Amino acid sequence: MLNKKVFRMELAFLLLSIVALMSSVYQARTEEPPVTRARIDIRPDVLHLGCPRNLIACYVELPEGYRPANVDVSSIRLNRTFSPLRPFTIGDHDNDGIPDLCIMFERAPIVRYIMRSVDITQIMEQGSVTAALSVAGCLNDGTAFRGTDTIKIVVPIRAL
Ligand SMILES: [Ca+2]
Repeated sequence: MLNKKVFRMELAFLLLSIVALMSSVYQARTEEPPVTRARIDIRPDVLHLGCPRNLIACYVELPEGYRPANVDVSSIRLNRTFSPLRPFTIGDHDNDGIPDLCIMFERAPIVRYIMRSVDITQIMEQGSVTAALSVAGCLNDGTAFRGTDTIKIVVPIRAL
C-alpha cells in the first residue's frame, strides 16, 4: 500500500519535471534575442525628388556602455534590405557628448523602395509622403541593435 503511494508520488513528480523541462525548451526556442535600442538619425529629414544629392546619411547612437567603434558595420541593414557604403566615420554630429557612427546609403534605391510601397493618392493630394526607416545591426560581440527614424519625401507636382 505504502509502495503504491510512493510510486504514484514519484510518477507525479516525474511528470511535473517533464512538463517543466518541455516548457523551458519551448521558451528558449520562442524568445527573441535581446535587442539594444539605438538612436537613429537619418539625414536629410526631407528628400526632394529630383534633387541631385545621391547619398543619405545615417547616424547611429548606442546606449551607455556600448561604443560605436564596436559595431560590425557589415551587419547593418536599412529596412532589412540596404547595406551601408564604405567608408564610415565616428564623430558626434549632434554635439551631445555621445559618440555616433555615421554611415552612408545610396539614395536612389531607397527612394525607389519607399515609392513602391506608398499610397499614390496620398502623394497626389499632399505632394509628399512620410516613411519610417529601420536600421539594425550587430556589435562585434553579437549584441543586436535596432532603431527607427522617419523621413519625408516631397514630390514636385510636375514629376507626377
Ligand atoms: Ca552624438
